[in-house]
Amino acid sequence: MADNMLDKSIHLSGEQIAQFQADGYLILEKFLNLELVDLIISKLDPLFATRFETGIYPDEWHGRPGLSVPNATRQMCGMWKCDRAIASLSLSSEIARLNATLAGWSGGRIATDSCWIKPPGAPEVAFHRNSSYATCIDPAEVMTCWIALSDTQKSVGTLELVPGSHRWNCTDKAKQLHAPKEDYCQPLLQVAARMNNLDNYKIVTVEIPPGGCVFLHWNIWHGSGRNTTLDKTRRSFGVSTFRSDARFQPFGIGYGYIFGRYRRIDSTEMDETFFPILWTKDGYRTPFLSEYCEDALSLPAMAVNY
Ligand SMILES: O=C(O)CCC(=O)C(=O)O
Repeated sequence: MADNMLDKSIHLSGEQIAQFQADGYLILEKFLNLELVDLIISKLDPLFATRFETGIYPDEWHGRPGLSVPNATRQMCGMWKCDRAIASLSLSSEIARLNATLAGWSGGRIATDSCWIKPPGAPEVAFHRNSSYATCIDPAEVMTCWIALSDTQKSVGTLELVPGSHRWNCTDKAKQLHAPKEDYCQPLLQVAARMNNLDNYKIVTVEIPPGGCVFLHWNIWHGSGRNTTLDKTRRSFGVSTFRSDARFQPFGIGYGYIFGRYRRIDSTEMDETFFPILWTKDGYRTPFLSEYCEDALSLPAMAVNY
């Protein structure tokens, strides 16, 4: 890692790391500055209009203007391949370092990035755990840095999570995430009931200003409510990180339709083309990144905590 980067790194205190380990999440009220927030927002509409700066399509999207119901949540994954300004955030070494440090890993590689745009009236996102979308990865550990791009009150359908639920000894399966037919808390309630834990947990609403972020453990239960406002759109951007030494499970083991399409036929190795390594303790970063995009968080102006 370059010296100037070290000078600007966010320091996570022992107390913050312990809080993350106990609760399964950690909030930084100030993370990105508003200039970078605005830059990222300005890239989202063109992507949903199928205008991809690199010419490469995203891995997945949900909610297409003109095709989906107007209040559908718009979600897109794998945007770093489509647009290099987006990539400058998603592939930043700093987010990978923070994700890896909280998780106790010695390095991190991109899993995916994801935007969540909830227009007025947008429905709920069902409670789930991110690990259940990555069981084809060994280990199925995926840290997420969820960044608010707009105000995030309960009324706009902000993120909700259950503190400490990353330590629950439970299993779950990926189900319908968007606009579930059942109550969006149902998967959570079912698991809590199975564990005789219905009275022992609370749901916390993440209300942070634009530019703030919350780091999520892969096993924490989270979802989001309906946007009940008439005129406010809620936007957020997630950057998810695998361990730098993660591998695919052998064929036939685990679930993960987004990640699985990039698996090699002859090996469980994860290809750095699709899962570049962004940060390691000993300074390795996948070489093609320096040609591909800037690192938005190595620019002094961009992150407010530097
Ligand atoms: O922003 C949301 O509504 C859901 C986010 C989420 O599920 C995630 O980032 O894993």
